[in-house]
Amino acid sequence: MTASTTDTPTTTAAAAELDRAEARTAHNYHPLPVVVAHAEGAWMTDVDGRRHLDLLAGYSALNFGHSHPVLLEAAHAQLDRLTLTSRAFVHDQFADFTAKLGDLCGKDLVLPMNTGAEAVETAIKVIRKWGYQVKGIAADQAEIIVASGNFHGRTTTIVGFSDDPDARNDFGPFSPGFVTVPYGDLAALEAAITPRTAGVLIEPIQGEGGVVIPPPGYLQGVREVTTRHDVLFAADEIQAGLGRTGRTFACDHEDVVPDLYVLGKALGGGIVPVSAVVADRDVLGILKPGQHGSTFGGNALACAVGSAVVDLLATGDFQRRADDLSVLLRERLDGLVGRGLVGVRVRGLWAGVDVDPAVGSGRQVCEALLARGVLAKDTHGSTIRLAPPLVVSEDDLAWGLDQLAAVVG
Ligand code: IF1
Repeated sequence: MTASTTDTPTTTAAAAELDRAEARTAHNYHPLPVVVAHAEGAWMTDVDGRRHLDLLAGYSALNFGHSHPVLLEAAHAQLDRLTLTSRAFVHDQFADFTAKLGDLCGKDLVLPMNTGAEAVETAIKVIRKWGYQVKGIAADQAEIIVASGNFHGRTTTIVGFSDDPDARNDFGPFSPGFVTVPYGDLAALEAAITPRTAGVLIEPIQGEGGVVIPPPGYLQGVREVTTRHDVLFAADEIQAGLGRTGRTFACDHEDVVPDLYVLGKALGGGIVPVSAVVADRDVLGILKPGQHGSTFGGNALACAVGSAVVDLLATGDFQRRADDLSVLLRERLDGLVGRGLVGVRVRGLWAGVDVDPAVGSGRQVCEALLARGVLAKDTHGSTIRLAPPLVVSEDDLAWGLDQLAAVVG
């Protein structure tokens, strides 16, 4: 591929729409020059009628594909009945959702929120309150250990413990009480534990870091160390969870059960924002009425869709599908190492691909893929994350990887 940058869409319809969007939007994103009009399964169709294979899946919010019929039906049925009561009142979708999600996680209690960042903030508050009221940490002294290269959301608390300058610069002052250790380094994590440590918050696989898979045994080590030191283990499965890696949760690859599951993205089926913290009563039971909440958290529409999502996951079909198709993904990507790629990491239907910088930046590769009808997103530098909807067909996945081979080769 000749390293080139193209930001211009190829037709007037798209150009006009992009110009209008650009004119009235804060520029906190630099989207590819494509304007999507509708989508189904693993394919999106733009305003000019061109089809694109989706290899981002909404950063794993679309694990079940676009317009999944079961999820759409659940949303339509609920839309016509009831959408929101606030948590001041209970609605008839609530108990089903919390029971099903709690059972999926093997935990007692669910605290439903909306976005992933809200679920992460909820986990931080619960861990701190548990640290004070159960572990006996002195007031306002609780520490939470986080990993370098993390991405847990965009609130000022969360970016305060990010080491990505773009995510955190000029957003201070930040919340204290976070200790950063190298991701994957168990000895460093244990060495960072003090009597003030209330919890450890990590992604079981780092998404934005470029699908960074920790060394084998790391998650088991985190589980053992946190248990031994009476520290809560919170797994941010917002991007890695819910089928993406070929298991219900990424922690399942090491048979590890965290104290808190932090969930989001695909929990809403790509239809509504649904997130949750799921834990046993000895953790989530720390919260009393009035101590936490949100207007839309656990709303009727969210619970109806969330219940349908949990039903889809309960069969294990999507997890098996991601596991099966992972063989093709890994084989094809491994075959490109030394032929345009310099690094590949694969777990289920999720891959971090390091493009040879001589070929171009991640952005340039994604622009070249766009020209070939494939939509993907770079993370940092020359790394691209590939995450098709788990409904992608084997032939379509192979075709998409053919386009990548042509672009980088
Ligand atoms: C953006 C990144 C991915 C997440 C994990 C919590 C959240 C996310 C592991 C917060 C969200 C999104 C946010 C979106 C792009 C995307 C992203 F590039 F930002 F870093 F996927 F890697 N934990 N990730 O991945 O969930 O509040 O967004 O619902 O901010 O650009 P959210």
